[in-house]
Amino acid sequence: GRKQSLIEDARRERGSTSSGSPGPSKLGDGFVFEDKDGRVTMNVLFTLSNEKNSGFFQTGKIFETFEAKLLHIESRMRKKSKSDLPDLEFFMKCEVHRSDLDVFINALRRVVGDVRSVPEEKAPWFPRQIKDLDRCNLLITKFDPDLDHDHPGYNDSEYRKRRAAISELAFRYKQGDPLPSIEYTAEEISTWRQVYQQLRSVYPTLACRQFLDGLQQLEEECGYGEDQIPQLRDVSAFLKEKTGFQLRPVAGLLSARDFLASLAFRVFQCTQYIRHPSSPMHSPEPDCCHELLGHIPMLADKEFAQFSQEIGLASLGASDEEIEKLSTLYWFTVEFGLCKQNGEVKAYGAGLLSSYGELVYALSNEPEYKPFDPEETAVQPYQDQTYQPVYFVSESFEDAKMKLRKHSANIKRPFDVRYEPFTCSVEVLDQP
Ligand code: HBI
Ligand code: NLE
Ligand code: FE
Repeated sequence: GRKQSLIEDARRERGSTSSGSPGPSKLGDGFVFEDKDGRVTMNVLFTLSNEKNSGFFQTGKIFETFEAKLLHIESRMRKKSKSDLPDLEFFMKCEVHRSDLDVFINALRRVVGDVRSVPEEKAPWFPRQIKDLDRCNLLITKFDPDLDHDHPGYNDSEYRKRRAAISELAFRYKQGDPLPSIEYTAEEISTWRQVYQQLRSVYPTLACRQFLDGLQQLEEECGYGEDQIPQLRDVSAFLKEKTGFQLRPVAGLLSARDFLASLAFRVFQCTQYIRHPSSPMHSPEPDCCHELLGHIPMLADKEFAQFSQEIGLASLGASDEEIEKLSTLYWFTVEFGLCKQNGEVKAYGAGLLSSYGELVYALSNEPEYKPFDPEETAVQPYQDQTYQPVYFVSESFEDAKMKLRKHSANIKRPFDVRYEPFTCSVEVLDQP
């Protein structure tokens, strides 16, 4: 109807037919940041000469058409000369869908002439309370067995059906629900057994001390072993006692922003499906072997849990560029990190500790090794298809945490955040 034709007109005018692409758009001098629903706040200014100030009443129609929310309006008179009647200057703050932004401004321009729009500087939306994590569920369609021809499960319809059923449980999950239990099939348990046996045999020589401690406790207290795949519910209860971390189910690879945000609340998002039986020793995507064997033992260590939460807190409200850097830091530490222990280099990264193939390779002296330094590590390009060509070695977790803290303090945000453990919420503090 009306909105459609206005949009069409305005698009023709600027010779484009594309609608908004995701992510923040640059407009004028400042960035427009969208909130979780893709709406942005704009400050719109225009002047109406006294002869034709009826144009003002037409702006209301445009607001209506674009479902723009008016948040504030002010006007003032301005006299150009003593004898003239005054012009009216208007200032409107409004909220509009980002993909409508250009056409909205163009439509206003037609009825009131000289329009200037200034985006409101706003940080991206982020969760403040643990239940807000229900909205941190943006999945990345990568390594998807339904879409990716190279996925080992692509030609296996049984496997795809199983993945879909387990994903469904994660989609439906809300914070506070009991964690879903999965009844794993004999074939799935057999994949787990292979992975467990192979890795278990090399852990004592290749894994760091904290990992071995965590795994031993899990074997003694949480039913870890080659005969069954541990359930998230039991593991979450175990972690909660050790470091306050808890788990929630996730259907697959999340956006880095949503994934990192949950760490701020000591929540770890876990996949529950298992890798395809044809490639037990390496998978490019997370699965329950990766979460349960790679991540969980490390999250039982206090120092490491603190390190993980600090990356999460640093990510809240950060710009896309900063998220990219933090995600790279996460990649080369939590996922593929090495550390020194008693003069030897050991693995602490979960992507290594859940892949027999890459664990052995990473400590074989074949790849390149660099000392962990957040400034350098944050900009190291990486790929997630196969083994890493370079690994970063930390002196200790304590050292890595201190260095990361210094890096995070340099992230530009108009506010500080503080985690409030009694209410599991994030307090936002104005920066002095
Ligand atoms: N999503 N489910 C899930 N698991 C991860 O380990 C994960 C993710 N999304 C992004 C991500 N890891 C990495 O890109 C980190 O660098 C943030
Ligand atoms: N390559 C890892 C594995 O095979 O377990 C998974 C890495 C997930 C980021
Ligand atoms: Fe991981």
